[in-house]
Amino acid sequence: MTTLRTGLVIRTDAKVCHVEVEGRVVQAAPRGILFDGEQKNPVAVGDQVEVDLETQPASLERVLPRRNTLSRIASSHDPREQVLAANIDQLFVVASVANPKFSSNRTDRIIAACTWQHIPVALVLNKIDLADPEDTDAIRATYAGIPIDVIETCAVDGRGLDELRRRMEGLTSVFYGSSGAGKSTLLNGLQPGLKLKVGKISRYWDQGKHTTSYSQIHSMDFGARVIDTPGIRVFRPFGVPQENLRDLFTEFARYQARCRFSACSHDHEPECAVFDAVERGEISSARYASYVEMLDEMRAQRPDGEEDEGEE
Ligand SMILES: Nc1nc2c(ncn2[C@@H]2O[C@H](COP(=O)(O)OP(=O)(O)O)[C@@H](O)[C@H]2O)c(=O)[nH]1
Ligand SMILES: [Mg+2]
Ligand SMILES: [Zn+2]
Repeated sequence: MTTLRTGLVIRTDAKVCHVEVEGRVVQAAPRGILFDGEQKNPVAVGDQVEVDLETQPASLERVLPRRNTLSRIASSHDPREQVLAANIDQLFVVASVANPKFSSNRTDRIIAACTWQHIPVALVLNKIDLADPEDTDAIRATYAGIPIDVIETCAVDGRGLDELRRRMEGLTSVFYGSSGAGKSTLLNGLQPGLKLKVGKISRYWDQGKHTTSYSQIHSMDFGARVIDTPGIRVFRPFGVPQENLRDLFTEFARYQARCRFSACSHDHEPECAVFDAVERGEISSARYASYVEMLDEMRAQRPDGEEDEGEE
């Protein structure tokens, strides 16, 4: 009789998972049968799993039920669910105002995914030292109005890190953002000694060089776990029915009862109260543009877009 032990998946590679079990990290190979399901990756970072340590290598036998998942459509050629992380308490969208330039589209996609899964989300505006204060204020105003908390940080001088630590204590958080936004530098700043590799900004693309190609959980001495995710160019939330997308842009809610059609999709119908609010400047036009792009993508059911930055 073998005894199965329960552990936490802290990293997944192509063939093997790194599992924290009874205070140490073992490499375990998922059983073949786990790959028979609908998901592209049956095991994700953050999963609680059962492992058999008596086989060589250790065998990952079972994934325990998940509390939530951060899932996207794998790619434009693969409609399956790709789970980026499981069992998470909150997500921080890490972005910079400039270098690289802030992208509302990228931000709004991940916010929609978190809203769908009821995962609390906050926006970290890093590299505040490089930002034009007017641009920062505009972004803050847009997201504060949703409402989403905005935390300004500078990973190189330490500004905002105490607040971030306070918010992370006792929880498992995901850091999500473009490559080059400063996620690794922030994590190193939050816990000196972590020594994560930091990428140089490539001038040619004006974008960070890719240095993190898989998700990984780091345990912080101040009592927090954080999942560092690779840069993903296009996040298409998995499993969201088209008619539910509008509810993931929560600032539409107070207007949409006044649309002429109760099932208004807010993009072509007459007498649309949401569209009117965009025209009056009460709803951010950048947020509205993100919504329309995601809606078009769902309607086409053949999502276009660029590929990932990382190979995962
Ligand atoms: N000026 C400035 N540079 C930063 C800041 N945070 C990170 N960087 C730089 O931005 C580049 C990319 O950082 P990195 O942590 O690798 O980004 P990641 O891809 O999100 O992990 C590196 O050259 C960092 O030194 C910041 O707050 N201010
Ligand atoms: Mg990184
Ligand atoms: Zn409408």
